[in-house]
Amino acid sequence: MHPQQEAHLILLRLVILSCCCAPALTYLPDVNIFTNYRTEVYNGIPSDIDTTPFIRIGDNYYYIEPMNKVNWFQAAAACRMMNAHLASIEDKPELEALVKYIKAKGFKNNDYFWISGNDLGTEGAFYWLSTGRPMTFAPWNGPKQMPDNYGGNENCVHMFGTRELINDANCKILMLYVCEASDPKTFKFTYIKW
Ligand SMILES: [Ca+2]
Ligand SMILES: [Ca+2]
Repeated sequence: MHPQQEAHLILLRLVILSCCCAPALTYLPDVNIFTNYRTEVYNGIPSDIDTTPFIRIGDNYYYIEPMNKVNWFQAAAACRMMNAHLASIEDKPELEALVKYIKAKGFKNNDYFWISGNDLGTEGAFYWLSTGRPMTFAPWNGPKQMPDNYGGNENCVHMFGTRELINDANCKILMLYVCEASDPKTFKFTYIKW
């Protein structure tokens, strides 16, 4: 066997072994009989690959807009331009990790960030735009109880730079925003000698 092909097979065995030890990785083998290449698909991105401008926090990849303030619709479009979505923050650990990162980057509490929550469809019923699911985790800001739909026209949700809270605001206000990459996958192609 050619040494290079042998190396491929050894690498493949290592990959399979590592999959058995790490069930968090999804392994979906497929062999294309026309090209002699074996395709493997993994959830996530290997740690040695640069994902800039997206940064990994926990199991998610985010883009945090540092400068350009836009309205909620423009923020949603900007995320789609990057093949991502406005972020959906679905539990406390996710919000805590995100706020911790934003704080560490020097953002202040008056830096507001659009996320994908909204009640544009039905007043008072909040959903994540990017998943279509109801906002079951919703740590609304106090002491005045939010969401208050102030002025009868607050239908988009933002988070704060340094507090683990959210608020409903007028969708046309200009703010920073957070995008979230949608479940990135890694493809590995290995040449097979039949
Ligand atoms: Ca509203
Ligand atoms: Ca409000």
